[in-house]
Amino acid sequence: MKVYINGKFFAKEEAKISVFDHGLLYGDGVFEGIRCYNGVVFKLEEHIVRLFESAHTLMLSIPLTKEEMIKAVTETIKINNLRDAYIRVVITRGQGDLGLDPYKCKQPIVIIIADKVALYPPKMYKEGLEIITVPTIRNLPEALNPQIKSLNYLNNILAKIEAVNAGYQEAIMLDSMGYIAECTGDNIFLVKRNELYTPPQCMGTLRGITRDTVLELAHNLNIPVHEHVLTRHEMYISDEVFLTGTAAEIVPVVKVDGRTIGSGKPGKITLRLIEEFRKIVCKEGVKI
Ligand code: PXG
Repeated sequence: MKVYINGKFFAKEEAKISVFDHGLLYGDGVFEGIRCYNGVVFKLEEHIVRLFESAHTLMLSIPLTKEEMIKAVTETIKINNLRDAYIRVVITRGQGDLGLDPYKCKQPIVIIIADKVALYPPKMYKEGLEIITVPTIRNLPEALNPQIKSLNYLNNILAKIEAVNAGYQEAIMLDSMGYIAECTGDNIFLVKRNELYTPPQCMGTLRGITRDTVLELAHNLNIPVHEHVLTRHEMYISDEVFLTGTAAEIVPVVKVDGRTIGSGKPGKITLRLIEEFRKIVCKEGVKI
């Protein structure tokens, strides 16, 4: 495996950065997780736009243009001879001293890793997931806005720990009012009477690129969509629940907090969206 660091490729064992990097010392940096399907990098431009937006608010200047970043991503996939890949782009603040001051870090670090996709077991898509809500609430948008895909993922990691400790693979995080926000690495959708519901961005949810894709697919299929404040009760009595994310794609959920959702099997709208999603993933993106 060859890893891109600031314009050069390094063997995996040689791909190293400083222990004084503020990405490590403070979680000061941004990232994106991207998929390549059969030589097409799905929604690459959208991922790069979000990366630059996250960096903009952190006043972290990425030393490449968006076009150069797109080229660096496709080159990293090509040099690793991959057609299907999971790509992680990481921008760190760079090397500084032991104090917080980001302005002491003179050179941001751009890292691109392209690896084989670790696919989730087919059983998960066929039978659906059982998940739970957890005590750790989602970061308040007024404090650290979840739209910023920063290297500081402790909020999500605490929630993941709570889910795994309880024997579940994924957690639903609520906001400070107790409304549904999102999962630790996925957005959430409910289906009720053939209509889709998902929490709006202001609830402290990341504007997921898979979420946006599902909204587009639903529009094309004439399925009404509501970006709405959602309670746990509304979730428990919904007909279907599913999660969306770059790694997981679209995953059916069949039980939440011990309550069976709908028939207890992946629902027809979820399955239809999965089918449509699989059709477009090799079409909508940048060819390597
Ligand atoms: N919410 C959060 C908090 C996320 O981190 C999503 C939603 C889905 O967004 P996209 O744009 O991917 O549809 C994410 C996705 C992983 C992994 O390997 C995924 C994410 C971050 C870290 C790891 O599953 N982000």
